[in-house]
Amino acid sequence: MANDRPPRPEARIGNGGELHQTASGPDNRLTTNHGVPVGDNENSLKAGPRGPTLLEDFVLREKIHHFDHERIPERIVHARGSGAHGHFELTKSLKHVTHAKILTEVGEKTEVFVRFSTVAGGAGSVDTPRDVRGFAVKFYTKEGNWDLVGNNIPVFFIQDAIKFPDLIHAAKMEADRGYPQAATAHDTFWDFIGLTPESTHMIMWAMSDRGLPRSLRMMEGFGVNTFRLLDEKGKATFVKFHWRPKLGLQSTCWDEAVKIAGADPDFHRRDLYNAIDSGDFPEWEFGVQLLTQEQADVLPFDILDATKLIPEELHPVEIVGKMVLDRNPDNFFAETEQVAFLPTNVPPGVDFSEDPLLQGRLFSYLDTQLSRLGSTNFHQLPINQAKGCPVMNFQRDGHMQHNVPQGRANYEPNSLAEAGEIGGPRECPDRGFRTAAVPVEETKVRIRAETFADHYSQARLFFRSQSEPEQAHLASAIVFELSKVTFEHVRLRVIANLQNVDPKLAKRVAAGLGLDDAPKASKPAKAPIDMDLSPALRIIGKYPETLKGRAVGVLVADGSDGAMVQTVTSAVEKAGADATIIAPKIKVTLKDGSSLTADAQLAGAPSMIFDAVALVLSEGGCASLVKESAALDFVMNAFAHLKAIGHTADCKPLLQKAGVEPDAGVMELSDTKAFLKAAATRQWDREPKLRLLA
Ligand code: HDE
Repeated sequence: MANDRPPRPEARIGNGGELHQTASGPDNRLTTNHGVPVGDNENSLKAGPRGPTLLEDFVLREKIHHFDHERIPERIVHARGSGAHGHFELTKSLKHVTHAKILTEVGEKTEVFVRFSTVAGGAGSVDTPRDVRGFAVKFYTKEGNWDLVGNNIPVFFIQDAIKFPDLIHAAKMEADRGYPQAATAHDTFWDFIGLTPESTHMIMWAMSDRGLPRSLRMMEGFGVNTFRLLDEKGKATFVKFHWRPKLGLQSTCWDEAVKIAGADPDFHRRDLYNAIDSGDFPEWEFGVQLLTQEQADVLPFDILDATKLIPEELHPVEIVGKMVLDRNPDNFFAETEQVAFLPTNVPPGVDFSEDPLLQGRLFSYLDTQLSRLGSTNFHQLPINQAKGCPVMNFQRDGHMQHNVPQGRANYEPNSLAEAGEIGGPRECPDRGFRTAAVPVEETKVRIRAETFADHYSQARLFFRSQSEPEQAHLASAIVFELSKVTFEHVRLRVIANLQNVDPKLAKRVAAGLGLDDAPKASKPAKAPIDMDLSPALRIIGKYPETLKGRAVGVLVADGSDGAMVQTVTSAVEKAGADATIIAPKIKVTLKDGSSLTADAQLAGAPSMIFDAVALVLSEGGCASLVKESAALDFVMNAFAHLKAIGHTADCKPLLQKAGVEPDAGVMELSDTKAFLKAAATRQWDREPKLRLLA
């Protein structure tokens, strides 16, 4: 036995004495939570070798007690998330509009922690359902933490915080049956949506391919709510915050997302972790849209309405910084799970707007931490601590207090410093947080402003700005979701609302559901207007095509040409992508008799988890794989998911059996360049030939 415990014959019972441990020394002694060295971590204290366990065994009781309480309540929304550390760097000063140091000190690096999430599913749900994604950034600034708690979609479902519990109840699994998990394709969600026309714009986004991101590294991010920036003199400017992924925007196909959920439920989490682990650090540009009060006043919608965006073509996004994620968490629970984001965390120079959704959020996030983290001292957890500056005040005590404040003065004002005591911190009117001096003199009312009444113009703007394939995906997604709705009146109400977005969309959805006619348009609170189209709202064509950060699966078998495997994998890696060699068995004998160890076995690496596939097979290898359904699925799915398929000449029987028809995305690997080019995008032209879209 490789440890130096005193001999305890009974300790060996049940483990054969084979404890592969190194010896303990003064620095690595296993202890209880109170520091008592533990002599035996294998056996509980019993009355005799076969007797009952004794209550006296504090080592056992402490260990089990702690384990029993390891879980904390999951977030009521955004429970499933993945986090990473990194830094933010300002590239252009916003000094003309704010005095916040993080937005004025060019070149200064600020530590950040980011958590991406889905909204509806529980903490253990899969990564790829159709859903909005959270994009929450905690900047540890010199002037306190700034939490920009945004989403990957720039607008929201509702205008007033009072509707949030209703929205979330309707979206999450149904109250009586406890399903569906992480899915909006059910009665209660669409019932709420149909009765809430203000949600129509966000529905367009959520049903678009933005609801199916390929990777957390390939998503845009938005602050959603309108904020204010304040300059030294207190002058306010409205601001919308944007994140732009360096790797571009990319999504999966619906069928692909569903299959990934089975193949790899942790697809996004693994992708983010692996990218950072291998030094391929994801990066985003940080941008702002700035508007004066006068500019806001002439918009055809209200800047305080979170169901509206500001088209970039009207007010460009100015890039002022960048964020790089370069370190994985050391511990998922301590960091990703315990991180607490609060939209109220803003540094001096950033301020809120009167957006009624934001105003509700200002209450909610602080409140929820108490039930989730169990203590008002949650800010003392390492991941939540302000790192860029000291924290000093007279707040004291409370559950799980970690600090040991000194001195008698736990109140302010005090004059004890003069008596040689510690007097403590003082307020700082010059650098402290100030609120924009927005005049407020009004009658108390429960009313939705008239300026919030237009629910359809921007939904129309979004739909009509999409490319043809994206419009087809959006219409098909609504058909899919409404097909899962069991109440006819719910379906019809949604389509009646869609009539106000675009009668053609309503017709496509109705036809997709097998209805002869779409119902008449519902009566909008305000007639929609036609806005100038905004190509910036598309995914297809918005960013340059690239293979960077993507993944290519290279299928090999016995008899494969090693030189071709080498050519393809190194070309893929040179293009900045990951090449994974997949084989029916982990060990493969190549054409020249040498042996190759594959990265993955075929059954565990279906083509859904890659962006393109290369089939490097010999005649014999192909003949054996034609009889292997996993290989046929591999090829069939790659084709159906519009991926480039590069292949050796001997692969024809496999391609044929999998139903692959020649097109611009199917080519012999001898033209590696053409393969790499096709692999950097999806074969949109292929789609109408193999899928009945709405
Ligand atoms: Fe949240 N939201 N939210 N939300 N939200 C939470 O706070 C809430 C809204 C967003 O990774 C909760 O700590 C209300 C908009 C993200 O930890 C909770 C309203 C946007 C995350 C809460 C909204 C968001 C949350 C649950 C309407 C995009 C995950 C756990 C007034 C701008 C943060 C928690 C993380 C989390 C309340 C609307 C984004 C319950 C009341 C709009 C990314 O406090």
